[in-house]
Amino acid sequence: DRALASREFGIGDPLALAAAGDGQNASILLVEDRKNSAERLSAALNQHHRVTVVADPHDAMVLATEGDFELTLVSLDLQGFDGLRLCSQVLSLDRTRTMPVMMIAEENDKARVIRGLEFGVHDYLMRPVDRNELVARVRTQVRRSRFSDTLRGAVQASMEMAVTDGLTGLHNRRYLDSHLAVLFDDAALRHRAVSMLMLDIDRFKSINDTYGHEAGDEVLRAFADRIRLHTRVVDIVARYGGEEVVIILPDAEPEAAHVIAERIRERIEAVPFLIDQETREIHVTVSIGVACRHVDDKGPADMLKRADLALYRAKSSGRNRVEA
Ligand code: GH3
Ligand code: MG
Ligand code: MG
Ligand code: MG
Repeated sequence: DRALASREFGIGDPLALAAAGDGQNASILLVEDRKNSAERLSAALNQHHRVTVVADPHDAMVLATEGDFELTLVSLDLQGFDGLRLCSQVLSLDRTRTMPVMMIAEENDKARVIRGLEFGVHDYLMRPVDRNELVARVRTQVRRSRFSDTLRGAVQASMEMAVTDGLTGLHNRRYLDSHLAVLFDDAALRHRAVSMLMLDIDRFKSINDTYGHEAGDEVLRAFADRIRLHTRVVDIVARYGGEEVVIILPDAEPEAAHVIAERIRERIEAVPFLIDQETREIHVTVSIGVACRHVDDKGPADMLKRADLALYRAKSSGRNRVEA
């Protein structure tokens, strides 16, 4: 079965294949208002899946969007309703657009089948429906759809990895650089303030030297968590270097930026970090440089440079301080 699957998808990713599996046990929505047909179709499918039958197309739409179905099977000749319209609705709504849709058509209805296939219906069956063919086609669609869900998840995960720092979960420098440029230009355009804090843990090397590199990593993670706790969702918090963090504060005037910086500095100093399964307390302090956008800045690099200089002053004037 595995060999078959990898030939079909043309790739050998064991994770994706495991998720695609054998295409069984799907929850299926069957939209059919003829009692006999509904019974026959669901009897065939229920051997491998869980089928919910619905006769009313409006109920079907509600169920399709609110339920957790993996596939919708629509009879094209519903009483007083065009089954094709239902197919097209399912395929266009955000919530259901990736769900496979199949149609069941009368033999003399090839024209509508073709229209359906043209706007994205995944597959169809002609009446009288052969139960083996039904089971095989449904299974293929379920498998294909599970496979692309897995791929979509993997792509999303790798996109997140590209902008996230692995140790702390903060944004990485690449993310910071691209967003800083955008926020900077946006602030200039709207004549609004934008500020930046550059943080650097004090004497971090001695934490590593005293407790080991692992403990240092733990402190870094806890440091990141605490900063997150004391910033807003609109602020961008990024790991800038080893134990350096940059925070962009959209719309923050210099005074506000200073208050925020001082609050973070104080919150780091006031509560020691608990590491080694909370058996060890490490007191940490941080120095912070504050900079705000100037009208004559040519770009965000000018603001970054001022933040860096301010940080340097905070360090040289004794550490555990905020300087602007
Ligand atoms: P200062 O107060 O002047 O900032 O002193 P410092 O010791 O913090 O300064 P410095 O920048 O010289 O040292 C930073 C240290 O951070 C050096 C490096 O070994 C350590 N470091 C950088 N990245 C990591 C990391 O991911 N994990 C750990 N554990 N240590 C790191
Ligand atoms: Mg340093
Ligand atoms: Mg440091
Ligand atoms: Mg440093």
